[in-house]
Amino acid sequence: MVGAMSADRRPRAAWWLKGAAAAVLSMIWACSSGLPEAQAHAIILESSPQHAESVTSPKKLVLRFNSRLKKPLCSVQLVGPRQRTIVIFRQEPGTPPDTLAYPLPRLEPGAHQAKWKVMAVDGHLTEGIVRFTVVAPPSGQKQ
Ligand SMILES: [Cu+2]
Repeated sequence: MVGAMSADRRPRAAWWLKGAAAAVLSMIWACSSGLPEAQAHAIILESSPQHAESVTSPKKLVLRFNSRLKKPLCSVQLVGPRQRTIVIFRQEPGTPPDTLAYPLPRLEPGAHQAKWKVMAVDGHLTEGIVRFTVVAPPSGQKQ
């Protein structure tokens, strides 16, 4: 009797596993196929400074995405004039789950690139660059 029961259990478990594998595969397919309801990986919606903007003395870098993020797996590399990397690893606490914010040190005038790489809650990694220019404040005006 016991032997018959365990023999009966095996195909059922295998059927369940096949079903689960198919569900996972279809989820991956749905997400990469670009169906509207499945576009959960992170796409940047807005930033401050904005892309291609000229700013005098930004105090903060803010990037907002269309998706909630796995923040510990997100990073931004800020590159300043002469390809100098500016360290901004400390995320500002208390930001919404779809937003990254970093306090900025004083930036020198010139072209800057914020190279972001983020992990959305769906486990997909996306990356991009926000380029902005820091301009010196009008003469006679303190920063
Ligand atoms: Cu995705």
